[in-house]
Formats: sequence, C-alpha cells, structure tokens
Amino acid sequence: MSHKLVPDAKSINFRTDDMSQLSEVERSLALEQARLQLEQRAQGGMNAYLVSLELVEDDPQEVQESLVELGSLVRSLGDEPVGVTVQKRSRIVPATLIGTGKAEELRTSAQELKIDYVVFDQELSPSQVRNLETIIERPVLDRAGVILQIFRKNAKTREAKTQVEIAHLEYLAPRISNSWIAFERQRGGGSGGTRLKGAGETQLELDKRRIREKIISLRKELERIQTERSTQRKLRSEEFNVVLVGYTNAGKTTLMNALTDSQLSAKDALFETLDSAVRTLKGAHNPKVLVTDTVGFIRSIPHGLVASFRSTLQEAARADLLVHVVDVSHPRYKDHIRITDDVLKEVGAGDVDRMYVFNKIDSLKGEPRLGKILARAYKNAVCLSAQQPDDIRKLREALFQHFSKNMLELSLQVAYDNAVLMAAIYAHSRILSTEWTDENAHFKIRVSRAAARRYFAQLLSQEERASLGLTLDEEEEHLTPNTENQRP
Ligand SMILES: Nc1nc2c(ncn2[C@@H]2O[C@H](COP(=O)(O)OP(=O)(O)OP(=O)(O)O)[C@@H](O)[C@H]2O)c(=O)[nH]1
Ligand SMILES: [Mg+2]
Repeated sequence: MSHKLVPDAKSINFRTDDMSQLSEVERSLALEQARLQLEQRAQGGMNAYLVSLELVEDDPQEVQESLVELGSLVRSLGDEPVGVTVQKRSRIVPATLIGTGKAEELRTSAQELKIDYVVFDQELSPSQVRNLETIIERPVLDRAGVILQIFRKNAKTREAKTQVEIAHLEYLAPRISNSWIAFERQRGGGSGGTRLKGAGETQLELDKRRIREKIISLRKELERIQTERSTQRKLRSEEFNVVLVGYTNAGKTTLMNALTDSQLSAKDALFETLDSAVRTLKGAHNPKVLVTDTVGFIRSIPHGLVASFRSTLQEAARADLLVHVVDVSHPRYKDHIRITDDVLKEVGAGDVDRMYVFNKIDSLKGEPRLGKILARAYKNAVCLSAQQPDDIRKLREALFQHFSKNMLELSLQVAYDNAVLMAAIYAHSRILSTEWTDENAHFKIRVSRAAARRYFAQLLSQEERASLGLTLDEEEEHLTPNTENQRP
C-alpha cells in the first residue's frame, strides 16, 4: 500500500500563488501541508486574520475585548494580526459557524491582505475547520489551537514539553482523521476508489492507534517525571509555601523576580511562563518562605491543557498561601479574577488561604480611590506596582505577617484507632515531626488558623485554645461580638 500523500502535495505560497489554478485534490493537500507547517514551525513572522461571531445574546464589548486578547495571543506566537472582522448573526451556521457568504468574503480579504492563516475566537469542530478551509483556502485555527501553539513554543522543561505534547496530540487527533477522510473521499470519487477508500480507512485506524499509543506512553513518561518532582517537593515541606497564581500577563514573574531576586523571563506576552519555578523569599526569616511562579490562566483555556497541567496546577492546592496576582490596569480584571478562581476551584485549591495582589497600579492614572475600593471589596488585598521597590518591601512584610498571624504549630497526641483525626492531619496540615509510641502517635503539625479551628481545636484544652487565640463555636457564643479583634 503506497500513499504518496505529502510528496504529491504542491507547496503553496498563500501570499503569492493563485489557488484557483489547482484541482480540488491539490488544493486540499496544499491546505493540509500548510496546516502542518503552521503547527510544526519554529518561528513567527506570519500574517493572521482574526474572526469572531457575535450572537444576539453576546455582549458586544466582551466580544471586542476577547478579540483584542486573541490578537495578543497571535502576537505572542511572533505573528501579526493584519485584519479583523466580526459577524453579527442571530444563530450559528452549524457547518461553518459564520455564514458562507462571510466566509467567501474572507477568502477575498485573505488574498488581498496576504494572509497566511485565519483564527476564530470561538471553538471550531474539526468538520467546521475543514469546511472553512475549503471555502477560505487558508489554514484555519481556533483560539485553543493558537494557545496550544504558544504552549508548544514556550515549554522548556521535560515536564512542560510532555504536558503540552499530550494536549497537542489530543487536540490534533480528530483533525488529522478528518483530513484523511476528506482526502480519501476525493481520491475514491476520482478513479473507482472503493479499494482505495478501504485502504484509507485502514490507514486512518492505524494513525488513530499510533496517536493513542503515543499519548499513553507520554502519560507514563509524565507520571515518572512528576514522581521525581514530588520527592523533591517533600524535602521542602518544612517551609512555608507561597504560590503565585493569576491570569496570564498579570505580572506574576515580575513579582517573583522582585521578591526573590531572580531573573526569570517576564515580558509582555501571553503564557511566557509554563514551568513552575521555586525560589526563596528574600529577607531573614525562620522558617524559610518559598515562592512558586506558575503558568497563567486565560478564558477558554483548552480543556486538554487544564487536564495535562492539572498536576502542576495542583501545586496551588498544596500552598500555605495563594497570592492571586491581578493586572488591575486591565479593563476586564474582574473577569480575570473570576476565571482564575474557577480554575483554582477545579484543581482543588478553592479553600487555600488567599491574598490578592492588585498589580500595575502605576499604569492607572486618575483613579486614586481604586485602592481603597479594592481593599474594602477583597479581604487580604495589597495594591502595588511590581516595579516599585518600596511596594515590594511592603508585600514581603505582608507575607511574613500573614504567616506569623495565620499559621499555628500544634502538638497532638493521637490514638492509633482514631482514623478520622489521622486522616485530618494528613489532609489539612503540614507534618513537622512524628513520634510513634506504644499508646499513640505524637504529631507536631503546622496548620492555618482556619484549619486548626475546624479540625483540631476540640483536641486542645480550653487554656491551650485561649493561648493560641482559637475558640470553638459554642465558646464563641459566650463571648462579646468584638473579641475577634481584641485577641493578640
Ligand atoms: N506597568 C507595569 N507593568 C508591569 C508591572 N508588573 C509587570 N508588568 C509588565 O507586565 C508584563 C507581564 O509580566 P509577567 O511578569 O511576565 O507576567 P506573568 O503573569 O508572569 O505572565 P505569564 O507568565 O505570561 O502568565 C511584562 O511586560 C511586565 O514588565 C507593573 O507593576 N507595572
Ligand atoms: Mg510569567
């Protein structure tokens, strides 16, 4: 069985060549090849055209802002968004998302503007991609496709590369299959093709199986890498762990560099950071505070990426404190907060102590009251500019204070048959030391004040609780309403 698929394909330069001179099959192969080049390339420099659909129920401003963000995504790939269009419709066209007339207009614009590929802000099904490519005669990507390409470009460590590769194969699998089907259908239509069609299906099955096998082996590889990493992480359990989280481009890495005197890459690009980095917070302190920088979030993050980055994101769930960094100069910063909070919940970090850092206040001119408004709306918030050394000093102080105020060390004697308490210790505290005697286990643990109150306070004597400023609910009932603030 010989399929000369790629060797037969004509190499097309979309900026100069006239696609109308090609046969249907040649066109389909040229598109397939262009798509592969687009996905495999190491460099930017391409021209992209951005498209969005605005339905009656959509907020026009949100559609515009999402398109601006799509433009930043394209620029982060090193490409240039040279044109943009929004189609308003009452409902989508299932086969092509936008109307076919509009898609035909796009073909003309693509020729005139020398477009290399077209990006849709909405998610496209594999068959919509195929139909649109046939009409527009350019490779078509959706938002998820662009995000995946940025991730591929920016992944540096073995772990990140493996995670991205899994997500990419999962994204690609249905699309590869569909172009095969299209190709075989065209060939079959040409010269009495039942045999060829059958052969194509076999090839399709083969491709699908290869991709599945590759995904399975990559997952195993990822597990191995992550097991190694979790052993390293155990060594650090003595320290306080601060994890920086937030929307992409919020300034996490800039803050990380300033707080820890590091030189990690921070720039005006989306998803600049994919690999978590851990550094020690500057300033004398015992125990040490470690700061972790993480991958940013974005709206409509491809599902495969959240899934394969799940274990990296779960670092957030193990943090003693999440510092949620927000670019408050961005008009949609509230959406960014919500989207970040949603992902955090999804990875099991919804209940971790949190501090909000409203960053980039230097770019906010003419809103002097915002700081006060935010401080009122968000408990535990700091407004700052990551570029101001004085602000960084204040944040560092706030972090130390948070830990001295909110973390407690407890000594607990636990009977061996008290499975509930044992489980609570393992799930909700950091174990500093364990001693096993004949009668019971003696744990020294570090917990947040909230967890101590919920899970462990009833084990302490009333005096111990009072000295730690912990109370049980029924005790609190007898106290005056203001005692919370009077405790040391
Ligand atoms: N004006 C201003 N710009 C800032 C501030 N903090 C960060 N930036 C800029 O914002 C851009 C993004 O900063 P990063 O630190 O890379 O952002 P990030 O959150 O790590 O982004 P990703 O890793 O892509 O998710 C860079 O160009 C920074 O120079 C600030 O306080 N003020
Ligand atoms: Mg970063």
